[in-house]
Amino acid sequence: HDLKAQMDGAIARGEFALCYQPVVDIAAGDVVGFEALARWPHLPTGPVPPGQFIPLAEESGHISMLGAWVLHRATADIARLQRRIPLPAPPYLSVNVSARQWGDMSFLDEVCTALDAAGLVPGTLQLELTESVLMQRTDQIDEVIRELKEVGVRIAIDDFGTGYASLRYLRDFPIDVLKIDKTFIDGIPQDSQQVALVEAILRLADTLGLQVIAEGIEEQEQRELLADIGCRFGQGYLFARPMTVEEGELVLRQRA
Ligand code: G
Ligand code: G
Ligand code: MN
Ligand code: NA
Repeated sequence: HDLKAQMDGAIARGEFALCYQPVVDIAAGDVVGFEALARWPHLPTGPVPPGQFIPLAEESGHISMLGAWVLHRATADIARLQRRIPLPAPPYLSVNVSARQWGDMSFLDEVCTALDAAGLVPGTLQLELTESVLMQRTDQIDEVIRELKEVGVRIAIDDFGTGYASLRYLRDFPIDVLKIDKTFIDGIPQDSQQVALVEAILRLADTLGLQVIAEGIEEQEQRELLADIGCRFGQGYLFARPMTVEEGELVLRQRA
């Protein structure tokens, strides 16, 4: 594929970019964190969406190099933001990590190096994995996750509810956060079955001591219902689209 051939050079030349989508306290509206999202904006043929280049990078193996760049860049950005705007509860950083990266021998080291280099407290880093990673678990992946937890990094399941969900991994795995997939949020408040499902997920999370983030909140009615049923955190266009780190700083200043 042509895009694959261009990826090496693009990573080396710094042609990828990161934007950040705020995670908010649904009831209060305060920004509590940012999810880093990769962008490839300046190709002659126009921007390539991550839904396209991330799977390509996974296939070709470029995801290891790209993922390392994302980690370093995002931890540096958020550490700088935390220093510039001191808050009693500094905003956390959430980073998407592909299955292939979880299996990389060097991944644990890379995370620690990025945290050190940026001067970011491990507790303000959250790593997102998908249910497919849990399905392909190996001893090595388990070990990496255990060690990351020991360092203090938080682990979130992304797109929760869309994969081959097994409740067993919630029991056996040191997970901190469930991110409820947008497809569950889309149907509320109209679809009573979807509402019931989200309520069930909230109860389960509560029982297991997990935090919940609702994804893809676009409507005020969704926000109100989620607040009513006790969903504390969310992301979505209703609150904020992915933005530059400079825009993120402005949003935080409104809170400071
Ligand atoms: O930003 P957007 O919603 O278009 O992202 C599309 C998909 O690409 C999402 O599934 C998101 O998790 C994934 N993605 C975005 N940035 C990264 C990244 O830095 N690493 C990985 N592994 N996936 C990413
Ligand atoms: O797979 P993951 O959850 O990491 O994907 C996040 C993607 O969802 C990002 O590309 C982001 O741009 C997108 N996104 C975030 N909020 C909304 C929203 O409210 N509506 C829609 N359609 N997409 C959203
Ligand atoms: Mn995500
Ligand atoms: Na998601």
